[in-house]
Amino acid sequence: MKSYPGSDIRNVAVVGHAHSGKTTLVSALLHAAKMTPSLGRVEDGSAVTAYDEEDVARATTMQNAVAFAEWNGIKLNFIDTPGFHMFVHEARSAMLPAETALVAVHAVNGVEAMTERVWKYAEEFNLPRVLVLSQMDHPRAAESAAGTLSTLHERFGRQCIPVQLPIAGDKGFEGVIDLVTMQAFSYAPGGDGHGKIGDIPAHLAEPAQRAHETLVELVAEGKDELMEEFFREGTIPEQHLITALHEAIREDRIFPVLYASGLTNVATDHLLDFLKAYAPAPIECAPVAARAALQAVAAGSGEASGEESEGITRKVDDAEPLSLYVFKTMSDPFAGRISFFKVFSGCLKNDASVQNFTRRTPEKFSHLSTMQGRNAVAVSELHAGDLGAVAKLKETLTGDTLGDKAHEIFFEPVALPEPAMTWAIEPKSRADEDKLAPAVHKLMEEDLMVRFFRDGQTNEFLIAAAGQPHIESLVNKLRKRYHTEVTLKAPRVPYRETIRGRAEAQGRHKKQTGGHGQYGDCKIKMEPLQRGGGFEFVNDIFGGAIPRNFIPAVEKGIQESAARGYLAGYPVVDFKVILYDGSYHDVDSNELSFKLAGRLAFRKCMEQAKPTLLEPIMKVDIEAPQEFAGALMGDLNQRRGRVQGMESHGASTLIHAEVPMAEMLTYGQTLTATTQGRGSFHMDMDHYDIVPQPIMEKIVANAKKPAGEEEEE
Ligand SMILES: Nc1nc2c(ncn2[C@@H]2O[C@H](COP(=O)(O)OP(=O)(O)OP(=O)(O)O)[C@@H](O)[C@H]2O)c(=O)[nH]1
Ligand SMILES: [Mg+2]
Repeated sequence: MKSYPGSDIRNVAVVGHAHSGKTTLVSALLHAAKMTPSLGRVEDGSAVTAYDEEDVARATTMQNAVAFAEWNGIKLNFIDTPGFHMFVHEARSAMLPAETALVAVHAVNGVEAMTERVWKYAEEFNLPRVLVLSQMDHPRAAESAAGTLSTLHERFGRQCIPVQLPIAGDKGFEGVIDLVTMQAFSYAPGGDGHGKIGDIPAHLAEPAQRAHETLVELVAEGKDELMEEFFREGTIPEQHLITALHEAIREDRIFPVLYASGLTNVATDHLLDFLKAYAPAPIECAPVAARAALQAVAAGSGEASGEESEGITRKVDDAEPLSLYVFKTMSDPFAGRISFFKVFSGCLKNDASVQNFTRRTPEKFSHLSTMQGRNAVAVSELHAGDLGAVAKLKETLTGDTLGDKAHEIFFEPVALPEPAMTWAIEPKSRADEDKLAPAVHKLMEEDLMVRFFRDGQTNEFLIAAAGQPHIESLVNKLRKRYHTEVTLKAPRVPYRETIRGRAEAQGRHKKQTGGHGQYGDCKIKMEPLQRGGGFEFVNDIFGGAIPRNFIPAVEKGIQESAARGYLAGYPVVDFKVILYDGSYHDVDSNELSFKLAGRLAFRKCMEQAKPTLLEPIMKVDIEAPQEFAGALMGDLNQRRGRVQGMESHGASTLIHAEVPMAEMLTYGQTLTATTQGRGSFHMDMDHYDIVPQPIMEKIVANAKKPAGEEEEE
């Protein structure tokens, strides 16, 4: 395939609320550009960007997918992103390699929670936004569109301005009027997305003229020479208007609003034209910010000097040194690892050797390609600004920067949220156990949010991800792709134990067996420390009651016993031990004896020191439409949650609360059910707090008593 210079490329992140029609729209755009023989559907996996087996099964996008359209001499790269709240962080990751955010807003549902979220992301990345009111074929679209438009004004400002007017005919949504050129484009719904140019229907002539003037005025605003021209001539010549609108979009002074239907493929070729004419090309954008680690001057050391790195920028230009950023990794059981990247500067040739700066290793770029969904299309080179892909890099992962070895540079990787939910994952058989870790690591390559580890206490395998659907999709992939069967269990809450009172005890270990006996004896005091204080050990022995070399053994015995817990098998924390006395035997004392003595003293102290359980408390932020606030607060109450504050943002409410982790294990499901999928939440571990007595009693009763503790003296 032909390679396109940076002036002839548009990188568009397609973002919006779940089910607003993004994947269908991308499919329609590709079909309109004749990239596909028919209009692909999300439901049967024939939409180009809906190839992942789990995405198809759930009819929702769970991770970014890339496709391109060659259209009238340019290449449009689309990144189709998830709108479901649990995966919407992917949309944020898609903004780094894009120069335009195409925000799909369901014409009938209007602005929804994730519309606002992706808008914030676009603001954060300074991305020009093009709004498209989607699913215009809906029977109520025509009447709802006006309301949706005014919500857009309310939420995102009056810069959201229509550059089209929709045309409704006998068959519903049939076309659009271009308010710049004042031409009408009409379509056969269900066709190939190609419009016929014609005159503006008589009944729309006047509204179109008014909308045109509103647009012209807004474009001219703040531009003196345009204003003067506008007042002098009463209008602005078309070419001036096009240039000025392009500039206004690039500078976020105008967020144009268009109309389309993906499902019936109406007004899609015009959307492609619009993006070609008005979306910024990569080379037009401000230079990208990056960091350059200062290299050590010493020749041949090859090491970074460790000095503070300095902020620099790179122009999106073929003449600059090569640099590229990996924004996605796909782990294909057959093709292996495929890395998706954006060439930020320089020109990347097939078979190039490229340095991975993040991992300090060279990589070979063989079979350079550009992705059409899951299929790679070979290219011989990629110019600055283009998106491409390559298979079988050895070490490269998402977030890495690579480039010309002589010009080290780092682009800041897009940060991901912490996983919100952890589950225990149990292999079904011995064979599954062997396959589990390598398979999960493959999945982790394509999804950096996933964590996989072993619980230090229970030895269980744990997997952490964004929420239940996320974990379930991972389990399905393990089965289908890697033939690894597992079962999921609710994870153990990492409780801790602590003391609330002081205690004092003696631990004496004495055994007489045949030859050498064993003898160790210690006296300790125990007292609580502040939350987070951990463990403190004070040696207060005077006069050699215990020889110095045995004191660490006492400490070790206490620590080992504390790690195994006293009440319910959870580690004891936040306490201080003072070793103040003891005795020893010249022949029979050894390290083991003092360890056992320490252990005995600790357990005796625990009996008296009012032991109790601590539980992790999560800081939870919940966002949902206002009408659900009452129900959500009631539910939080039932979960022993403490609401810390509430804010309202337009039609949505943000609730901040602190809730015990034990009560949040299945919160995702409840939230989805309560808010009809319109709420989202995020939580982070905040602190440990004492478990209320009745709950503690239950946990203790359920816990197996730790085995192997000697009670004898
Ligand atoms: N009537 C109509 N239905 C549409 C249109 N576009 C999408 N749909 C339907 O709406 C549902 C969601 O469409 P998708 O294209 O998957 O929406 P999405 O925005 O990609 O959704 P997520 O990936 O979950 O964020 C599907 O059932 C589509 O068939 C449209 O233009 N008209
Ligand atoms: Mg989708």
